[in-house]
Amino acid sequence: MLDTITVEKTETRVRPKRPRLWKVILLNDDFTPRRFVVRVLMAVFRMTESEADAVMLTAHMKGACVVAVYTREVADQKAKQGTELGRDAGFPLTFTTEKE
Ligand code: TYC
Repeated sequence: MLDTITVEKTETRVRPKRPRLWKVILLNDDFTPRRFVVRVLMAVFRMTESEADAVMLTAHMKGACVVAVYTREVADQKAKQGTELGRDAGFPLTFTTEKE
């Protein structure tokens, strides 16, 4: 006969935290050319030209537009990338992030 071995198990409840999301916001300015904003949106946020056009126009008319939401790290990285593309070309184009 096989001996019976009793193993005590501690039940661990796994409650993964829902990652909080952060918005990437495009800010309007008076200097960055519209077509440049559209190209940055397409490159960094993988938008189609018509999606990028709509976001650019909203920021242009209202002062700002939410571009997308991501986890904090990705949102910060995308905002930095977009802002840097503007700086490298000599434009004040700015993306910020904000907790959702
Ligand atoms: N306002 C800019 C212009 O008239 C275009 C622009 C749109 C710049 C959106 C930034 O987030 C922006 N050339």
